[in-house]
Amino acid sequence: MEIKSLGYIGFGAKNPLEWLKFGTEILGMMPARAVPGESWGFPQDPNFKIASGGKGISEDGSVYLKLDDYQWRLGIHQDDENHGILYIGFEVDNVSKLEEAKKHLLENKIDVLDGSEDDAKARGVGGLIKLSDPSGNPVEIYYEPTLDYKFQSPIPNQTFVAGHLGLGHLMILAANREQTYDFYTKILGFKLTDYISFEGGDGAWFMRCNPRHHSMALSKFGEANGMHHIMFQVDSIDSVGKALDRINAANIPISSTLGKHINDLTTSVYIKGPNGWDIEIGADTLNIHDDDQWIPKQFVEGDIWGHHGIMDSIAEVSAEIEEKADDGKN
Ligand code: BPY
Ligand code: FE2
Repeated sequence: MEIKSLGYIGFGAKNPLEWLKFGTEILGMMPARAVPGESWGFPQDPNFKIASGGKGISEDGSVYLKLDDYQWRLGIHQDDENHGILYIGFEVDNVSKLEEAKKHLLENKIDVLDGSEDDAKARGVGGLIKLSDPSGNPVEIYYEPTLDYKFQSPIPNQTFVAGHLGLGHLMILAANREQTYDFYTKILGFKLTDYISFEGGDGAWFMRCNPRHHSMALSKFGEANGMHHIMFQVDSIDSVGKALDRINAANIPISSTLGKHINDLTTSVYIKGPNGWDIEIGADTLNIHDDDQWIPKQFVEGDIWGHHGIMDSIAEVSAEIEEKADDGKN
């Protein structure tokens, strides 16, 4: 099965408008010009006004953020309970690849639902199927995203490294890390890039589906299942530094200092996002172009320098999830 990229993700949030402010003012994202499902009008019609008016807010109060040519990459939906993942969208090439994926999943005894036309409209895609990973994260596989080629960051000169590499990466806490790892690698077809073993025990596993060093990472920490962080890659170290200036000016808590990872060579900082889990902002991430020659490695330490506080952040985020774990999700 050939997943091409991590295409979109949906989160629940107490107040999606908080994400709109955070996403635009701190991260430098842009409200979606049109929210998925609404009309773009006719090409070249100067009188057509998109109903949501480029505010990125849909009728039900959901917020859609854009960070590259894709119509949207993040969907934030009002939810009093679940402030974690509502859906993870993985992209495949076309409808035949989607049908192949469905057949492959069913052969591997994974329950799959066909997305309806309304479901596809709600994501702005050609079609999708729905399933769950073994940690209970809702997964969607889709084809034909909507692109508008009109990203312009509210932060001067900032761009995100996304496009065919996908929106960035997710690191998920998975109590049944091995089973979840098997699902992503053996069934969805991700490749292990490398892993970092904490104190010789469990650690973090980094998996790729395109040249981006990892689009998905899994970590086991106690019994927590849910988000640890989402990473967005910006164009340069200067853009990371400027983000850090905005973070400090807005008094946003930093959960890990600036540092450089030993495996993907990313220079990044982790901050507490509006939902309580972390957001990593980084640059200079390694792309793997010699896929056939690449050999997965194990590392025994995480960083070349910096990233102080990252282990405390994992402990805190997972403790919060475990506290809230009536349904096992954050
Ligand atoms: C390591 C981490 C990471 C990344 C690359 C390498 C990591 C994060 C948390 C705890 C341990 C490692 O992108 O996020
Ligand atoms: Fe990361």
